Amino acid sequence: MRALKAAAAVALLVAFTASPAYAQPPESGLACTTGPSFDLATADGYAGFPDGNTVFMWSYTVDGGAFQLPGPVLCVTEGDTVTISLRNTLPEPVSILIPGITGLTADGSPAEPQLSGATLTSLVQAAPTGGTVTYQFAATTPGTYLYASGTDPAKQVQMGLYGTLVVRPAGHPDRAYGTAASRFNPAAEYVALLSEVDPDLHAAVENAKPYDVTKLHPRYWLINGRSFPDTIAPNDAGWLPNQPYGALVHIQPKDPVTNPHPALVRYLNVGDRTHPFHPHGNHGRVIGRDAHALVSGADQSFENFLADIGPGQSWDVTYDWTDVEQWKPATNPIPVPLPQQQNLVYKDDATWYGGSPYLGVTDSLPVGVTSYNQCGEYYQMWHSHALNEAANYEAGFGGMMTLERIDPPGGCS
Ligand SMILES: [Cu+2]
Repeated sequence: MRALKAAAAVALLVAFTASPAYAQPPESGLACTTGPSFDLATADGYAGFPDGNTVFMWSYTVDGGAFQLPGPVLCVTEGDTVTISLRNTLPEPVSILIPGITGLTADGSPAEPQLSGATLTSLVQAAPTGGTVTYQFAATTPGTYLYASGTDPAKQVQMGLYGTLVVRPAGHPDRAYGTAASRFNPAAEYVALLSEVDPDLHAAVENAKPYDVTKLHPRYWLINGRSFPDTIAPNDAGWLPNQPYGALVHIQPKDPVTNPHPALVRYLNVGDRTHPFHPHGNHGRVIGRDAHALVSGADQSFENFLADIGPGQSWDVTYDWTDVEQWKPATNPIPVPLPQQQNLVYKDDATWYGGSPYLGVTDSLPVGVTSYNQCGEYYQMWHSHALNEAANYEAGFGGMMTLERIDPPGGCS
C-alpha cells in the first residue's frame, strides 16, 4: 500500500513537472458571456454543496446548454442595443427583470406588469411554458446589474433564476465607469453574486407540494452559486459541472510600476437579507452603487472595512493589497518568536502554509506534511461577517466565504 502511494506520488510529481500549467494560478475571476444578443433558456437541475447534499434548482442558461447556477454573466458595452431572448422550459411562466434598466421592451412593446384581473402575476411580460419572449433595451449606463425573474420572484428567484449583467463603458474595458478614476486591472476583475438557498422550498417545488415563502429558512449561503470551500475552486471545476463560477480573489501586491491598478469586485445580492461582506488585509474602496458611479465629477468614493450589500443591490469595490509593514526576512523581520514547526498542528498532514511567514518565501515543513502553497503566496479570508452564514446547513465552516490569494510580486514562478 505504502509502495503504491509512493508510486502514485511519483506519478503525480511527474505529471506536475511535465505540465507547465501547474505553475499557473488557478483560473478565477469574471467569465463573460459576450453580447449584445443573447439566446437564453431556462433549465432545471441539481446544485451540489460541500456537505454532499444536492438541491433541485431552476436556472437561466445559454439556450442549448445545461442547468448552471447562477445564470451566465452577460457582458455588454455602453451604447449597445441588447437583445435577450428567453425560451421557457419550466412548468410555469418565467421572465427576466433587470432593476435599473429603463425602456425595456418585450416582443417589441413596452414591457409592463402583467395583471390577471386585479392580481399582479408578473412584474414584466413572461414566456409561457414552451414559449419564448424577447426583451430589448439600450445599455446607456455602465455598471453592475442583477437580472432575475420578475414572475413570482419570492419563489422563482429562490429557485435560482438569477444572474449578473455587466455594462462596460464605451471604449474603456479597463474602467468600471466612464471616468479614469474607475480604472482597474482587467486581469483582476471579479463577481461576487450573493444568494441563499432554503432546501425545503426546493424540495416542495420538486415534489409539487405547497410552500409558505414567509417561512423561508436558508440553509446554504452562496457566492456565485457555490458555498465554501467550493467557492475557492477554479472556474469550471470538474466536480462542480453545474456551478461554473469560482469566487477566489487572486491578486498581487500593489506596485506603482508593475501593478498600479486595483482589482475590481462587483458584488450583487439577489437574496432577501443583507450580507455584511469584508475582506481581511486591506479595506476596499466603493466606487459605484447600483450602477451609479461615485467617481464621476466630485469623488464620492469611500474606503470601508465592511460593505453591507443589501437585497437587490450591487456594489463596485476596488481593492489593493499593500504590504504595509514591509516584512522582509533580511531587513524587517517579523518581531515575534514563531513557534517551532514541531509545535504547529497540520490538519490531516496538509496545509496551505508555505513554511515561512514572508510573502514569496517557502521553507521546509515537517516530513510527511503536504503543502498546497505554490510559491509562498498568502491567503486571507473574504466573507460575510454574519457568521451564521459561514456554514453549510448550519455546520461551520462553509457558506458565504471565500479567500483572497496574494501572489508575490510578479506572480508565482
Ligand atoms: Cu472577517
